[in-house]
Amino acid sequence: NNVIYRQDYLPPPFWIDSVDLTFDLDPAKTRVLNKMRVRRNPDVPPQALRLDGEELNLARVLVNGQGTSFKMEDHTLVLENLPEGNDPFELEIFTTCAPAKNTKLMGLYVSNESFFTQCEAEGFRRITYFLDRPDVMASYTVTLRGDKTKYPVMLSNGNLVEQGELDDDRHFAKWVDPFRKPSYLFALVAGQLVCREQRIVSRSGKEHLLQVYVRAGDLDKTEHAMNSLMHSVAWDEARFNLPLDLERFMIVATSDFNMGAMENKGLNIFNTKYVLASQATATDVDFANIESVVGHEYFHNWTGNRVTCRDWFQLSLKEGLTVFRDQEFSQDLAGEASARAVKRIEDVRVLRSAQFPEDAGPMAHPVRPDQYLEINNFYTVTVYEKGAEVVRMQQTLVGREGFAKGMALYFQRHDGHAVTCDDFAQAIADANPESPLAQKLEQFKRWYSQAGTPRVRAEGRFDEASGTYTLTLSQSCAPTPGQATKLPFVIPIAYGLVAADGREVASGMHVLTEASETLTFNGLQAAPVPSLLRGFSAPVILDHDYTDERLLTLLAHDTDPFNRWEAAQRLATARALKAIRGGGEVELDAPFVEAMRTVLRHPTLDAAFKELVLTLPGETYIAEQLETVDPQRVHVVREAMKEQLAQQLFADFEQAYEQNKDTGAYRPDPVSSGRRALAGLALAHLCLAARQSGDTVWPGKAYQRFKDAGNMTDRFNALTALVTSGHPLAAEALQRFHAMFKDEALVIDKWFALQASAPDRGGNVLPVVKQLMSHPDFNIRNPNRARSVIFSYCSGNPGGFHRADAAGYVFWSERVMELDSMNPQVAARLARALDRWKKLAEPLRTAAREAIARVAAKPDLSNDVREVVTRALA
Ligand code: B3K
Ligand code: ZN
Repeated sequence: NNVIYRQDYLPPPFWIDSVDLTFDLDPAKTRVLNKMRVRRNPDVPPQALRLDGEELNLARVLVNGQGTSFKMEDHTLVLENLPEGNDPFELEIFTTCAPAKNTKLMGLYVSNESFFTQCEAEGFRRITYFLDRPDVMASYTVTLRGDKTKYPVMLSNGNLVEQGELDDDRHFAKWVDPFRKPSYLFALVAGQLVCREQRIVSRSGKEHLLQVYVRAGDLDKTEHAMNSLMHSVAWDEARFNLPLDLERFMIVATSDFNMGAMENKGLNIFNTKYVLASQATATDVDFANIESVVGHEYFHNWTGNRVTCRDWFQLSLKEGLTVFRDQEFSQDLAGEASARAVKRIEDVRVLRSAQFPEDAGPMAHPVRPDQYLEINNFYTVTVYEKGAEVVRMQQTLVGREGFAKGMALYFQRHDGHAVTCDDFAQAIADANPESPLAQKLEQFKRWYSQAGTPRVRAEGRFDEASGTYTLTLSQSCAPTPGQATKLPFVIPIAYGLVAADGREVASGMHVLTEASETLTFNGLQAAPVPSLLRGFSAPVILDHDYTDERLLTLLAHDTDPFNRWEAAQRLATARALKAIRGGGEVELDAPFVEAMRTVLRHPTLDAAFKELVLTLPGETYIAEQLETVDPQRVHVVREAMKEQLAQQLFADFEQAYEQNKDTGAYRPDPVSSGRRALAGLALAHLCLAARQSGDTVWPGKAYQRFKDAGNMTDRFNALTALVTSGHPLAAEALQRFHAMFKDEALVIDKWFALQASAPDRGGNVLPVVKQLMSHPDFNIRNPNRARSVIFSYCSGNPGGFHRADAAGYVFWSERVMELDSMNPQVAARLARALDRWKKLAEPLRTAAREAIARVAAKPDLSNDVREVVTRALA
């Protein structure tokens, strides 16, 4: 069944030192001439050269200029009669491919009449025959030839060394990449593009040219991406001493892209969603995402490109580390401690609502997986976000300076090489020999090898007579597929002890390594409230029998903003769970409501922080806390909680709205973004309250704001308030919104997504989704559009999707199969919407299993979808 195992890694039998590629660009039939200098790997017994290829038409193979015998084994080109000895030889391969027919968007494809490539993980083999694995690093020279009018811009990695005219209105451009790279970092772009340029001088005094390429009408939306890129360059130099190593660094945006962006050396290719922004078309969240994705791809230049992965099992070596770096970048740019904390809370929210479920479900895998059928299925929240937490814990264990030293050692040892996660942790530990990381390195590395979210149970006991508080911390981790038992992890636990009056009586960091350990604190007057796992110091679930009273103490007084927020989340979660486990009735108690009021009215807390506290835990997060889930009941309970808060805090939301509704000239900075977020949350609650009371004032105000807003954040928040409160004005506003932005694809995506993720009322969303799919603007082949409708419904709208009549699941299975025939990667992502089916209450559980089985039974399923559904059914 073609499963690949980490244990089976073998070094490549050949090295490819250089690649000289010539492309004759034609959408229907692009000709690719690939001249390589190849030599045998002297460390490996002599054997045939087996080159990967996919959907290629092979025209010719020459070795040192002479024809040679070859055979095809499935997709592999096998060359057995190669020169003996270790001298390099020239291998020339001539193929053609059909970019216009490439609906998988892997390899060379056409979007809006322009050419783009995506090679990670295994797309280069769709361009030419190659040793398409990351440990084969070569020097690339690329000549692009194509029509002058259709493809005035022709780009590839590195530096432009030559360009000129050809006959038949064609021209050429020749690019040389000064750095060796694995094939997955190859890129080319050709089309009618325009660019924003910026010359910068780096700290060392070197000049660089930065460029952001987009379609002609989009130039006015590139300023923020360019600023983000300049900030990224400066940050990596300042924080890690890592300079830009290229004279020219390019970003190109395309509207047809399977994921967010790609870090090809010197030529990053981005989904337009993470490049284009203007205050009229993009929200604060979009601006923040652009900053972090531009940063992320730029930071890959060192963590991923200069030092790359030996094999794809090591993916987190570059992804976990680079996510950690982009998180730190955004925090550092946010500046103040409170803004950093907001970013941390947002990151943890993603981890807990997406990665924790993954780690508890059928696709659970270690940060460094042991096996895969399709590597594209392992670009996951585990490899990325949990991987980032594993890097963050290393920084926590060696300190910020020690971590920078460790990074320096990592580059000193491994620059220009393809290495493993072990090599990374070893470098961080070796640079900090006295640290707990170095002392417990082998045990720490279980974070890379053991899947599943550890639970830490904390039990406190106060002895009044002696004034002693003992805190017992015990860890455990449930089995995951293929891993029945787990050994203890190294868990850094940042803590504080807070007295009932709010004073902090102790604080520190405990590194938990045993299954159970007890900490003792002496000289206390009264039982303290433990504030544990401050700043979310480890990716674990913390179980502690907090009383409401203690949580209220933490919410009011904890010096750690993360745990302050966490206390509110625990209070809200407990209420949601109680209602869900009971009859579904919600009756919010006064102490809880008063605590929320206090936060909302607080004179000094940031608006951004208030918005996070007042936002109830998400439906998927709540669902994870239950044994058996009826997602509709979760939805109804959470909505009821929102409505009660809306009614009981009506005046407070009014005040918050009035105080934060005007943020002056638009700037997407954390302070004004936070104020807009709080105003948006308040407006949504005011419209929700109006829904019960029949009040028309607030929906009217929302409609007015929707019409008059000076930026997309305020406009979209107002529209959202009308849609989510189900007000009749919503229909009119939606229509108007579409007319206003009909030519802005990214805004139309929002329009689709808002409707597909709207709160379900009596099963009304699925019919809307089906209607949206026959809207003239809908196109399932465009991944952004497919995500905005289908994913927003199946993954982003549990209350609407998990219907008792199973119609949501039928819809899901049809879409998975439909997408699989054109774009397996996108289909496999959608397939994961039912990962947690085993937790569903009957009759949903049976219906979900049947839907998955229907997909699994389809003949010719891609490896991508097959892997997801067979694991789900296992
Ligand atoms: N490295 C790419 C992801 C490639 C995904 C291939 N299926 C983007 C990133 O993580 O920066
Ligand atoms: Zn990445």
